[in-house]
Amino acid sequence: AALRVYFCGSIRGGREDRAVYERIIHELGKFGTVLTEHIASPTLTDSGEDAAELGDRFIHDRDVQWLEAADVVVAEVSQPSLGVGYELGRAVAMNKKMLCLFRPSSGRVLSAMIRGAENGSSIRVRDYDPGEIEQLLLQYFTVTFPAL
Ligand code: 6K6
Repeated sequence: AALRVYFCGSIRGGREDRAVYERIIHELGKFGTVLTEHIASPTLTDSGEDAAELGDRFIHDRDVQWLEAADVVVAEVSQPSLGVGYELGRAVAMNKKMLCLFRPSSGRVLSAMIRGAENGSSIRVRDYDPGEIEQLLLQYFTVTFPAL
């Protein structure tokens, strides 16, 4: 069965990095099924039109179910997002494998609660430049899932 990948990226926290999410999701598709492909959708805005149709409880419950089903959680954490932070906390509690990607070129400083969650094995936090996405993900997935 294909690897199930849960990708996290900011929605209501701000959509400035949408194009970066799109590139990451495209690369993740080489390694498995991305359960949350909609995070790169251009029609998903921070104002919440899409949310009005589904309802916040539906979105929350569906996303937590997908998180439970995931083999690995990959998050782009440069744009601060309460939802992404919440998902990562839940993922840690579920003992999920986790890769957090942060762009120092964003000019921000990553939360200590994310940077400090790195444990050298199941939870990884990596600084990167956009040009490194392909190589970085190939390296992560071949090391983490040698059977791929
Ligand atoms: C659409 C427009 C505004 O809000 C929506 C709701 N749509 C969502 N659909 C799917 N997943 C969502 C939605 N809103 C938040 N999430 C989850 O939380 C995603 O998996 C993201 O990783 C994360 C983003 O959280 P916020 O706090 O930045 O919205």
